[in-house]
Amino acid sequence: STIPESLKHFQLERVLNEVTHTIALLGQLQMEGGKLSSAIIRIEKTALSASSVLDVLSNLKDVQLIEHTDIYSWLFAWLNQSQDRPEVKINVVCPATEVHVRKYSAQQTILVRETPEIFERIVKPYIAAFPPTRIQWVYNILSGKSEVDKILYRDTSEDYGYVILPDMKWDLITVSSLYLVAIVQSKDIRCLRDLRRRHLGMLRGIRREASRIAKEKWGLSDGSIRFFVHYQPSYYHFHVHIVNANYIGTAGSTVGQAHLLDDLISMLELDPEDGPSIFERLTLTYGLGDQHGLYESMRAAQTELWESAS
Ligand code: M7G
Repeated sequence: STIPESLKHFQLERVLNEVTHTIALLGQLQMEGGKLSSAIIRIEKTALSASSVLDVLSNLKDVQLIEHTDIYSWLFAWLNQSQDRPEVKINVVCPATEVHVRKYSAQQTILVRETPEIFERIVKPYIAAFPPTRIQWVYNILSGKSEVDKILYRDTSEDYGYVILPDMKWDLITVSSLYLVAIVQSKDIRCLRDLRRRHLGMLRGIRREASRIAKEKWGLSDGSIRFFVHYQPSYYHFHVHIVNANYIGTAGSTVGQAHLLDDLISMLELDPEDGPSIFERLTLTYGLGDQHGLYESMRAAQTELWESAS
């Protein structure tokens, strides 16, 4: 790939977002053939691990005292260049679409309520209109075209198979920020609203196999993993986020957007054998950023909700 080389000549257009440890930039990257392409670059400082932190302290390039008082001191430090761990992790989206630019931009969030009626009228058509190219990366993983050597587990059941692999958010090393993703084979489950009793075996399987892998590979015992599902997700092909229970740094774990897999399983277990599922009856409340494709229509629907309630 030419991405690593082209990064050195990145042309910045604007900063999309800046939060602790992470910055998202929009600009131009030169791709194969010299063509300039719109690109998003997200740079994140990697986590420190307990095993490397002593090395870090003994190899600091420079240290400067900022202030001290009583028993407290705070300092700036420069890490030694020749560390075995990378200091930043870079994610590149190129060519970046308008949807990506919106997703990576700083946003004002409002909370909205999605009744089953609003789901049918607004959200379902929105999901159906999403071009399949948006989840090409999912199909590439499922069909064995990409990230082949990263797959940790594959369940090959015909209807309810799935794969488990490292999430692109993870640096593949730091266990304290472990981040895996389970992606189901079926194209029929677009989101949490599509879950039914018949999916219970698959959901329990994801929980069981990911726990086993986390134990075998990284020594994480039962209860050390948080499984959750996003609503709204960025990608409408059902997947489960699998993260270290002690890692609570990401916006993705915000209340409202993240639903514990355990809770979803429990709700399905309480579902009647027939009749509409709990996920066809629930009203779901979640935050939507003002750059989200659903923002305007959902905000309008809220006003209707309030008016009809008064
Ligand atoms: P989501 O809840 O749909 O959206 O989760 P979010 O990105 O707003 O959380 C999709 C998950 O898939 C995220 O955790 C992404 O980091 C991850 N992901 C996205 N892409 C494009 C890839 C990819 O190509 N490979 C892998 N391994 N993970 C990805």
